[in-house]
Amino acid sequence: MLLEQFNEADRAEAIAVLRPCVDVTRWCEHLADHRPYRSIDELVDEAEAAESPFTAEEVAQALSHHPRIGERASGQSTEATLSRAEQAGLGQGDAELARAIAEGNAAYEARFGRVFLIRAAGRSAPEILDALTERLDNDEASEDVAVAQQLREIAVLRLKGLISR
Ligand code: 2AL
Repeated sequence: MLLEQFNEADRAEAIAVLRPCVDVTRWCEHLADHRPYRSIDELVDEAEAAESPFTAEEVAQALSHHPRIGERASGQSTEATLSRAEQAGLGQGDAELARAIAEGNAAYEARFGRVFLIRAAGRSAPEILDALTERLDNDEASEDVAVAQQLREIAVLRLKGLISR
């Protein structure tokens, strides 16, 4: 969608465009209600800062849409299509790495009680495994900050992909 169309869409439509970026209602409404944007940069600046920090409930809701790293999202929804593209860099080749990531996911879920989330676009499988291993050592408070930051990074990347000049 062009920025101009996003600026002129009705509120419900603008929110519907934003929702697949991150399912945090306050963030979607904030960005919809701050229209019009004069440039993509202005929209991105707003998206990076809006409604920070997300609450624990908002993070949980947003995370519910993310498949595990290494698991291909099924279906044709905008979110599934974006997720598959984001995880494309993982490649299919290395079974050893895939197993290590699956084990890391399980350890993360046992420790923090939620799915391990990372902005996957632009990261290789070894980079993701390193980050996962490192984040397993975080205390809960630092890890809450890390997750919220990754959600926002994914949201901003998705926004840039969905709205163009
Ligand atoms: C994902 C995903 O689907 N896209 C992305 O960047 N990260 N999932 C995840 N568990 O981190």
